[in-house]
Amino acid sequence: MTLRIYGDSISGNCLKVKWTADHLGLAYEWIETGVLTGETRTERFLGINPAGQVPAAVLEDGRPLAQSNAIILHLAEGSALIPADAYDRARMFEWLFWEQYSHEPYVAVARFKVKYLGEPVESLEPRLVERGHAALARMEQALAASPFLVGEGVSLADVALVAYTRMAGNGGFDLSRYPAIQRWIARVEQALNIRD
Ligand SMILES: N[C@@H](CCC(=O)N[C@@H](CS)C(=O)NCC(=O)O)C(=O)O
Repeated sequence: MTLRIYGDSISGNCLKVKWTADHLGLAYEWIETGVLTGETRTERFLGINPAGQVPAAVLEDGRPLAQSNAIILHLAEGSALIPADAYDRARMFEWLFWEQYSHEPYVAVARFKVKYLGEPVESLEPRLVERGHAALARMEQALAASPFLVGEGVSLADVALVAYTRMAGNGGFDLSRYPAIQRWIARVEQALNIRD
C-alpha cells in the first residue's frame, strides 16, 4: 500500500509533511481533508486519527500516525534532515517542541483568525500578538548567528518552523522587523523547493 497523507493544503502543519515527503522523494497519496468543511470529524477519518486533526498519515503497512512533527520525524528517519550528531539532534528536538508550545499557538492561530475567520488584526488578543512577536524575536536572535536553526544544513527544525513563520504576515506580524528570519525563509524555501 502507498503511504497516505491526510491533510488540508491551507494548514502549515500539513504542509510540513508534504514538504518532507517531497524533499525525500517518497511516493505518497495526498488526501485533501478540509478542516473548515468538517472532513476531520467524519467517522472514517476519526478511525485514522481519533483526535480529529490533520495531518494524519497511514503508513505503507496500514499503521496510522498523527501529529505533524511525529510524522515528519518518522518519514525522515535515517535522512540528512535529522542530524547524526546526538547533540545537534537534541537541538533539533528542542526547536520542534518549542514550535508546538511557543510558536504555533500564537503565530498560526493569529493567521487562522485573521485569514479564515475574518477577524481584524486590530482586534486580536494582545497576548496572542505579544507571544507571537516573542517567538519571532527568539528565532531572529538564533538566525542572526546561524544560517539554519541547527548548524549549517537544513533539518526538520527548519521544516517545522518555516511552515507558519513564512505565513506570519497573514496574521498581522510584520516580517520586515525580522531580517534574519526573512533571509532564512528564502534559504529554506530554496533548500526544500517550497513553492506553495
Ligand atoms: N499539534 C498538531 C496540531 C494539528 C492541528 O491543529 N490540526 C488542525 C489543522 S492545522 C486541525 O486539524 N483542526 C481541525 C480540528 O481540530 O477540528 C500537529 O502538529 O499535527
